[in-house]
Amino acid sequence: MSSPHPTTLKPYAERIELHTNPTARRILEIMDRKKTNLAVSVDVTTTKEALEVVRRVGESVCLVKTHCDIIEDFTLDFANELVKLSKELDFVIFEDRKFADIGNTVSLQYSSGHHRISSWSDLTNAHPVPGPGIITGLSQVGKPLGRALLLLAEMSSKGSLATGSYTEQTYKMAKDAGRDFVIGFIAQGRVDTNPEKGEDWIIMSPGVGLVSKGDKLGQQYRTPREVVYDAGADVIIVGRGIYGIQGGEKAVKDEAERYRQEGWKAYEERLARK
Ligand code: 5IU
Repeated sequence: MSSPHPTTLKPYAERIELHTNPTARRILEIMDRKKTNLAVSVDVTTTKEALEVVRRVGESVCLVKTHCDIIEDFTLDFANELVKLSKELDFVIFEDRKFADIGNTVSLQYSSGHHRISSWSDLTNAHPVPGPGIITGLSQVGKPLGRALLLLAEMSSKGSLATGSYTEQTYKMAKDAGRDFVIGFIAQGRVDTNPEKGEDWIIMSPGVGLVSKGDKLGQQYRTPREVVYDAGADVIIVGRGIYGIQGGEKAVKDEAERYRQEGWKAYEERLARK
């Protein structure tokens, strides 16, 4: 068996000092303080439902992930309420925008339009497919605000083209950009092969479920243990497995807590491999 990836042997708390980006530091601080590597993806279509889910899961998560363009009645008042909750309940906001255009366009998509993502979202993500200009364009907007970016190195869906040398080149693009704005990857495991001393990337994995193995549209699920212990990701992202659970308010809260415990147990076990 190959030896464990060095990053996976370090406690989240010891990784804080390896980051200069304020959002990266805050994510690791929250993970350590709240003992959680759970992110909940709130993929509902009204502000009322979204805020309800966030209030139910807030105590159990390090991060709330949104898709603001699926919310029918999105307003900046809603975004402000989300920011308020993120401070009260201690989590980071991650708008899963998956930017994919040239630098000039993404900087406008990030700062302007109906959603003004950079004004309320701590973290967002981008496809590397347009080349490094996408990072420069987003960082011009986000870096002065202390925001952070993840690059999409892999996807959880069946038949994804983001594999092999595409994934390797994504890692290289992030390294070349430096870690003051790009803080990690959306990926299915450690894509930061052979990191140098002091190099640290935060890896977040969607496609996580304790019950279902997938959906009819190509989504594929692994358990928190497979993602955190076997694959070495840092944050598990769970959507329907939590907000979609039947049984009302308490059931959603309890399910978030169940995933938090599973994710944390897998993290503690991976640290114990030393
Ligand atoms: N998401 C994925 N897979 C990916 C990427 C993003 O599922 O590779 I990149 C998003 C889509 C959805 C959430 O918002 O993560 C997962 O939701 P479910 O747990 O409901 O499948």
